[in-house]
Amino acid sequence: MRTPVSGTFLCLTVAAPLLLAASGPAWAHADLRSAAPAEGGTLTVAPTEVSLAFSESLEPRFSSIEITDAAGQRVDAGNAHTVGDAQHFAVGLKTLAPGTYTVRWQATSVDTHKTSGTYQFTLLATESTGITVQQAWVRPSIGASGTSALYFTLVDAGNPDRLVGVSTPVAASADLHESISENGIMKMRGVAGVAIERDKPLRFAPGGYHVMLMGLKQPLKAGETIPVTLQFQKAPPLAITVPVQTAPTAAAHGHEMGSMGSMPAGAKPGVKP
Ligand SMILES: [Cu+2]
Repeated sequence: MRTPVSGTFLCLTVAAPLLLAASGPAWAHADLRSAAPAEGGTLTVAPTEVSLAFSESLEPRFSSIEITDAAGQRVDAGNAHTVGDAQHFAVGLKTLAPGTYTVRWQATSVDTHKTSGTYQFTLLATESTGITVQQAWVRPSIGASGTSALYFTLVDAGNPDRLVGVSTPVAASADLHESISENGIMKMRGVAGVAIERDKPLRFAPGGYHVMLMGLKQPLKAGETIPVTLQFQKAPPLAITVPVQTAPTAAAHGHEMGSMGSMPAGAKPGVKP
């Protein structure tokens, strides 16, 4: 191993600047034991600092941490500091956007030995599209009908998107349906997708859009919940837990529309669209 200075008994003030000027690997003394965020880690919540734990105490004047984004811009707060026993070295972070970040650290131990390293972590985009689900509910199934209907309201605080599908492990199929009035008769038909506009709540409610659950693998009883996943054209899938209940929680939408006598073939009595 190449040594940039002769001997290892120079005093700290002389040795440290020389060591910092040296390139290539140095003696391995202050080994990185752990890091938060971890090396190669994927996060869903933006970290507020990067904290490194070393095998021995550091001399902070001759140690550094730099965090850069994919464009090479510094995203650390520039306040790298040792913590407690000085075996921990940390730096604050600016508000991070989703992306991959590079951590470059140089650690000079109190006996002047220098180590350095680089690693990356990734902050995942979560709900960055701003779509939220409100007031989801699913009707109890009646008898052995094997069908039910699912309702919810989607609120989009981000970019326009499109609901393109729904799935749940409790039913063989979950299809987007729309109830329409034709000559005063309520009918329902399948729809391939429904546009979601910013700040314009999209309501799935009795008498309008709904999700038709067919081929239930178990009866749905009031008081239970079922897992449901919503699929969008752009946003990542959204997993929700939906309570089984006989009416919407915050109701106040008046009487239900629809006529049981006018359901098309395929729909079974006991399930109001
Ligand atoms: Cu339907």
